[in-house]
Amino acid sequence: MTVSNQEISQLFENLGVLLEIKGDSIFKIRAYQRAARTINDLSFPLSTAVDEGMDLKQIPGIGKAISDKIREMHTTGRVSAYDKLLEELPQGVLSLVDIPGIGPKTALLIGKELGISTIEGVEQSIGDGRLAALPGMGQKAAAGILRHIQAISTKDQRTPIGRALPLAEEIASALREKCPGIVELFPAGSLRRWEETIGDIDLVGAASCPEEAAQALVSLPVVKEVLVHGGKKTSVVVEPGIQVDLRFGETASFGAMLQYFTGSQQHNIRLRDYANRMGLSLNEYGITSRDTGTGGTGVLEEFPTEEAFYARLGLPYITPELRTGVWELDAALEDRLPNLVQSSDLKGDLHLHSEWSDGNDPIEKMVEAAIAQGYDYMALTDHSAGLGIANGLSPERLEKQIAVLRSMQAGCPIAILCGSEVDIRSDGSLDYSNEMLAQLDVVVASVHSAMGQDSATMTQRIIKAMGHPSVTIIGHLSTRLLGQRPPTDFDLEAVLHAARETGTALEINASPERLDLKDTHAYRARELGVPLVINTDSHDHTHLDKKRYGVAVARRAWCQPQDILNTFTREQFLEFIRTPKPDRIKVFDAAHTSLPSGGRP
Ligand code: DGT
Ligand code: CA
Ligand code: CA
Ligand code: ZN
Repeated sequence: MTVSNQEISQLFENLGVLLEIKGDSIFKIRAYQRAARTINDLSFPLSTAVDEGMDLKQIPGIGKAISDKIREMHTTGRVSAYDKLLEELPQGVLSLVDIPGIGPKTALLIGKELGISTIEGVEQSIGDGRLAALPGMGQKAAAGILRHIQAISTKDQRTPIGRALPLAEEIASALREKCPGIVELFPAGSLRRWEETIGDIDLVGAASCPEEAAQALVSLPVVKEVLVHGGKKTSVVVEPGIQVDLRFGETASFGAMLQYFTGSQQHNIRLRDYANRMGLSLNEYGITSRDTGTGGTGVLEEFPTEEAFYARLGLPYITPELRTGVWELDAALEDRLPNLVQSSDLKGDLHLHSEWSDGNDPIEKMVEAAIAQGYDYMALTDHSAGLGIANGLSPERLEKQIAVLRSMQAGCPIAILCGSEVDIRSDGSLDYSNEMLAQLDVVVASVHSAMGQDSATMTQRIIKAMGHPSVTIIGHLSTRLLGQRPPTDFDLEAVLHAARETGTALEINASPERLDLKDTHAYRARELGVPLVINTDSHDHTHLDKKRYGVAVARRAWCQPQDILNTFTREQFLEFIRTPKPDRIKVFDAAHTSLPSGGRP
């Protein structure tokens, strides 16, 4: 049987959930969760490895029990231990746990007491009051669950960028490999503008063999359905119901084509209006000057690059992340486009997990990964103990970890900062004592519970945490998971002003399932002079590369390097964290020169 890595990964994910529902050992649950994540990230198909006789136990995180289950699934397509668990538990509990806001215990209760096995059933039981009447439930909790259900059903069918981008890159590299005649091939559309969700993937290219490239696309194994297979455009549906549009043009006019299909539509409309006033008209092949006096037709000018295209219009290059059609054209005309932050500007990552809490890797491996990024500093921030499931550190274990980290510093080329991702409890207090927190270099404070609080309560909760002298950064402010969990309710303006007043930084969490702050929130934070930090929240040494998603959010927010705290040199950053709050905001402000900072006129 050929089972895909995704199917195997999903099975272990489910196994973990079922054991959680049963209340099994936390270590067993974590082992399955870890295996699921490892398998999902593997770069080779497990099925093939089994066929080739590979010893699966060579893969980190895969022991005998898990290896046996993979083999069983490979041979029979099923895993008997999993089937047995499914039989033991009420039918449909797995789909109940999929509803955000319903944990394993609640799912079991709903299944057992109400005999409900579907989302619709849950919705009904909220409507007629049966859910609220369950022990430990109540009106408020039921209303919270309803809110989550509505968020799922109204969510649009757009694909999160974290899924679309790797897929587009995979397709592009497969095409390049098959057709050496491809000269250019880029993602365009919303993907190139780094929007957080993507309607469809647009690829545009220039090639000596466009027909061959189109043929290569339709014959890729990921393609499920061919919608259009034409001369100029080929459209296909790939694996998870995502559409890919592929277009080819001439090298000589590639700049105009890439510009046209990058959009946004609004940017192109504004650009076209502007060009019209200059007597020029734009299309995907180039720029034509209109002979306005006599009504005669002009000549088409071609542009191999976008730079040349914009230059012909008397404009500096406008980077795709800014092409929203709002203020970028005015800023370009007034020569106040920002010098946007880039991945290479980052000098540290301040939110990293190790296997001491819920990460996959030992501390050493995370330090090596930070060194490999070329960083000058990093903070290890495992979870505090409040979250049972994330294997958070008790104060004793944190003390031990601090000692380990301090002992690793000698001879290490980068600064290893001792940190924690400490839970902000529902009342805004923190999960460690003040004395414990004062020992840390970097404290990332995050909300992980009671996410259904009303706006006033949530706002006060976050502001209280920001008032704590040891809190350096607020992690993933809204707690949203793209397409899965709605953001919490809070007063953004109040939170941003408090951040500025207390000298607390806000995180742009680069993990592509979060992107939190989102672009518009980061934009407003920058305007108000709130220090921002781009963190990966890595749970594996390979996750540090995901910084590019966070950098894109910052770029869409018109951030320059000086707006981002972790572009600071080691000395500057250490000065920032060593200066007591709220005065440290002055250290941040000192890095701000009089460079234009873009955005609104
Ligand atoms: P998406 O796919 O919904 O995330 O957003 P986009 O921006 O990728 O939109 P898409 O795929 O419809 O089109 C790609 C780009 O092509 C779009 O940003 C602007 C450009 N474009 C040029 N002419 C047209 C047109 O007539 N209609 C549309 N919709 N887009 C056009
Ligand atoms: Ca698109
Ligand atoms: Ca498209
Ligand atoms: Zn977190």
